[in-house]
Amino acid sequence: MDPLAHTLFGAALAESGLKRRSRYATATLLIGANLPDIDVVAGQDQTVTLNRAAPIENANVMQPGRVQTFTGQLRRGDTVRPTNQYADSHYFDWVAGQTVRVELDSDDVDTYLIVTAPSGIAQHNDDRPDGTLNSALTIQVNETGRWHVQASTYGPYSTGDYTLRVHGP
Ligand SMILES: [Ca+2]
Repeated sequence: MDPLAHTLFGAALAESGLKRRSRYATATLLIGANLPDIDVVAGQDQTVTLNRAAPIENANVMQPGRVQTFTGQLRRGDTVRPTNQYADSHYFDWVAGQTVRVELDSDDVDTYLIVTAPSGIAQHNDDRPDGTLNSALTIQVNETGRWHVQASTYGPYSTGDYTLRVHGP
């Protein structure tokens, strides 16, 4: 079982001030440090604790206009991709016709983002066109079902913190 703590919370970050965003970020880091084996999902109107061992049963349902932010850490012991990079998995139930944007940022590593449709078709992004090494994909959802989002790195066995943001349809 992947021991990595990672934390999800849904918050209307786009509508929040910097001070509020900072407070959420701090809380997220504390939760992640103290509860290393579970995921925490916290929205403005919900708090759900998920067992990390059973991510398939606990995909996230995207709500229109919401931004979901996940913080996590890639480190030894994580799943390793066939090309030798650590990767964390996040799952989402999306509906055909939606457009969602997924952004993966890190101050520590050169990020690499993979979004795989229920049918297995994958889209990849290494660096988004903003001059950074961070990643982003805008997904035109063409299959209803469980999508697999992997937060990973370009370089092999790179370790560090990351932030994954998913902008709702
Ligand atoms: Ca990159």
